[in-house]
Order: sequence, then structure tokens, then C-alpha cells
Amino acid sequence: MSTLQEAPPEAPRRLSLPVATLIGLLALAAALGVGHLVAGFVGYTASPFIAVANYVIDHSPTGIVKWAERTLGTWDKPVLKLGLGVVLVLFALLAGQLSRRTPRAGQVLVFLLGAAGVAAVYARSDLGQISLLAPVAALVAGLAVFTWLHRLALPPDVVHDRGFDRRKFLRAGVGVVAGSGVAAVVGQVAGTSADAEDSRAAVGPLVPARTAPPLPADADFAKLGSPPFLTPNADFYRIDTALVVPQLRTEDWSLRIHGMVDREVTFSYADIRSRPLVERRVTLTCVSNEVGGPLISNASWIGVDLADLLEEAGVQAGAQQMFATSVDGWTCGTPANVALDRTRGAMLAIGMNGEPLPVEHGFPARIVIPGLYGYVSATKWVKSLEFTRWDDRQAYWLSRGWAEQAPIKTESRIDTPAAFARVSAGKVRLAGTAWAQHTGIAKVEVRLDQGPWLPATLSAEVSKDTWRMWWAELDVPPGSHQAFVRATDQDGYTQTENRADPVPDGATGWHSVTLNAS
Ligand SMILES: Nc1nc2c(c(=O)[nH]1)N[C@H]1C(S)=C(S)[C@@H](COP(=O)(O)O)O[C@H]1N2
Ligand SMILES: [Mo]
Repeated sequence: MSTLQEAPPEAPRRLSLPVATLIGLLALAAALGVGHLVAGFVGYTASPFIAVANYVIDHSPTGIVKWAERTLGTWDKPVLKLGLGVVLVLFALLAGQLSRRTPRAGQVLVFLLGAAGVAAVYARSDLGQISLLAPVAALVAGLAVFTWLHRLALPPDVVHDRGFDRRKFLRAGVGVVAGSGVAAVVGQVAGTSADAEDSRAAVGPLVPARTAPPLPADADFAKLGSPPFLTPNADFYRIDTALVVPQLRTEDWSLRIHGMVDREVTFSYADIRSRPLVERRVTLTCVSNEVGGPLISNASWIGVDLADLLEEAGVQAGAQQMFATSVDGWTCGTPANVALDRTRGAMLAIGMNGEPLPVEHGFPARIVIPGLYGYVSATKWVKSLEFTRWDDRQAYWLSRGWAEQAPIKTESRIDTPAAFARVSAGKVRLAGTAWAQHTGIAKVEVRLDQGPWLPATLSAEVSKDTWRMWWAELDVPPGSHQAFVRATDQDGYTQTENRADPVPDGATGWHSVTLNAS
């Protein structure tokens, strides 16, 4: 016993360092386990850990979030969870350390942590009040376990203190670990059992009444190193703020169109599914994409004309923006005139490359609007479209310093050879992609170092709303050289050489790769 209780009975009683530490960690485990258990029944994202992580995403400086998207890609969320986990463990250790004589300081710290969880759930617009039960249960469990274990290790009543009972304490600790684990697993199973995948599998084939024309054979130069014309769903870039992908069944989804409209209307999935469906190829691009970056992909979308739905609602003349909200509370503002313009071809999409939308790309339904960056158009898991004025509502990225109007900028990229590739001197073939959604690409040119611009061969134009592939040959002498690409769109605009950052409305500049020829 004496190893765990450092001081002789007459000295001030206090917990050993390892025991104090263990108490903090076990209280944390209990809080997270119980929180996750209750969240499984009242709303998965109400799990305190997830809610706090979501809060961090929503309230981090926009520069950091966009930096994480660019540099960490799809790893941004695991890295965030890991970071948050480390912070929590440090708090637990601190709570233990501060409570070696009396539990008071640790209890206050556990309470504050629990209160942060409650606040994070309270701050979410997509969770009802009942979901507060999850972080409240976590707070209570954390406090109770902390207090109980502390009493066990250091009874407040000195007279009956028969010294530290190591066995009893360890048994309690094992019990807390096992109980927290079981609670977390039950919560996980309950929270994800209403699985969207089952619902998605039950949708059945989506057969468009108006199919897109067949793809020409030379829609891409994939054999020469350009991207494939249609991006397979599994390779399609993904950007969103959702830490947990919203899990919706078709029967739980609906779309409400309201605000400055003559008649508020609500559509169910069955309503949309039973309409004549259209198929349209549209290339999506993220405003965060750096020059030469990967945040662009192309798909064949199946859905209905958004203009048809808006016509039924009767959008009023003074409406300036279509303010879209997703089930996870993310928001997006689109210029109303673009959403209403029939010739633009905005869609409510339910299918992607012949399948129902993948869950991470917005199942059951999302918005797709040709020619606008995703953050001002492409709301996934969309549940509401409200027509308002710009002054009435500020969308998610708008309030974080990104532009209100964000048409996609004309850009081009070299896909092959890769940067710093070793090539044989002589004729080197380049291939890549160029895009100017809703305007169309007119010309792509390449050049070596400061040499003349040479025209590239373009793939067939499938649609002005999709990217266009190109290939070209350059004569590369031995040594290190830089190959450049630039595109000209059908409005006659040639890409500027001036480099601009993605903030606030998209990057500009020529993409180049360094080639090492020998
Ligand atoms: N609900 C929701 N929809 C969203 C976002 C989001 O964070 N949440 N991000 C938008 C952004 S910034 C982009 S670029 C596109 C990306 O769509 P994708 O993930 O299907 O490629 O989705 C848009 N729709
Ligand atoms: Mo984006």
C-alpha cells in the first residue's frame, strides 16, 4: 500500500501522482462513453466529443480551416479529432493533478469541460433541445465518477480512513473502463443504425427521362495522362464541414422552399423521384483550389431542374439570394437570378454517375449549379431554400471573409508529367485539363521557359459546363526547365499570369511544372 500512498498517516493526506492521474482519465472516459451512449438515441452529432470538434471547425479562423483543407485534404478531420483528444487528455491529467488533497479543483475542471460540451451542442442549429441530454449526461457521469473514485482513494472521513485500498480502487477503475466502453459502443450502434446506406441501396435505378447525349470517344485524353472525363464517385474530391457525414433516409428528407415566395412548398423524396429526371454533366470546383490543385471533379448528375421547383413556389421580384441550409446546419447563398435562370441548368440532384448520390456527396439530395464555386452553390444534404435579400442572411463562408459573388475562374492544369519529373530530352508530351464552366474553353497553350506559346490539342467539347482535356508536345533540351499552361475561354479572356490566393474568390495564375531532362 505504501507505494501508492506517499505520506505517513500523520502528514497531510494526499493522492499519489499516478492515482490522481488515473482518476482524471477515468472520469473523462466515463463522460465520453455516457455522452456517446445518450447521443446514440437523441442525435448522433450531440455526442460531446463530436459537438466540440464541430464547434472548433465552425469557429476556427477561416485561414486555418482552408489551410487544413488544402494541406491535409481528407485527413483534416482525423487530425482534428486526434488534436482534440490530446487536449482532453491533458485536461484530465490536470484535473487529477490539481486534486491530490481535495477533489474541489478537479471537480470544477470536469464541470467546465462538461459545460463546454453542453454549450457546443446548444450552439448547433441542426439539433433539437432533447439532444442536450447527451452532453448533460456526460457532465453528470464525469463529475460522479471523478468524485466517487476520489473518495475511494482518499476518504474524506479521516477517522474511518484505513489507508488506500489498492484492490478496491483498481476494481472500480476497471469497472469504469468497461462500462464506458460498452456505453460508447451501444451509442455508436444505435446512432448509426438508421443507416443511410440501406436507404440508398433501396432507391433503385435512376432512369433519366432526358439523358445526356452519348460521350464522344475523344472526351478525354486519359491514355495520354489527362484525367478521365467523368470522375469515378470514389475519386471525386470532397469538401465539407461535416465531421460526421449526415445519415439521412429518403423518407426522413424533404426540401422546403420559402421566404420571399408566393406559395411555400415542400417536396418529399418520392415527389422528386417520380418527376421526369434530367441528366447533366457538370464540373464542380472548390474555391480553395490552388493553381494546379486537385479540388475539381466532373460527374454526370441526375435530378430535376431547380427552376421547375422554384416556379411552383413563385419567387418574388425583390428576392436577391437563395439561402440554402443543409441538415447539418451549413449554409450557402446563391444569387437568386442565377438559381432562377433556366438556361443556366441549376439542378436538385439525386444521382451521380448513374447511382443515387453517395452519402458523402449529399444523399438524398443536393444542389448543383454550373459555373459557381461549390461554397456558393453546391449544398449537400440540402433541406431548405429560403429566398431573401443579401442583408437578411449571411451564409457560412460569407461571414468568414469569402466573397458573395463567386463565379468559377477560367483555369488550366498540367497533369502529366508530374512536377519535377525526370524526362528524356527531346519531344515531351504534356496532358492536362482546363475549365471555364458555363463559358467554355476556346484555346489552351503551353510553353517552355520563356519560349513561344504553342497551341495544345483540345478534347471534344461535351458541354460548356464541363472541363476540357488537352495535350501538347514540347521540345525539351537537357537540363531543368519549366513548362507552363494557360487557357483562353470563349468570352476571349486569357488566364492572367498574376498569382492570386484562393481568398476571397478563387486563385489565379498559370500552372507550371519543373521538368528535369537528360
Ligand atoms: N452541407 C454542405 N454542403 C456543402 C459544403 C459543406 O461544407 N456542407 N461544402 C461546399 C463546398 S465548399 C464544395 S467545394 C462542394 C464540394 O462538393 P463535393 O464534396 O461533392 O465535391 O460542396 C459544397 N456543399
Ligand atoms: Mo469549396
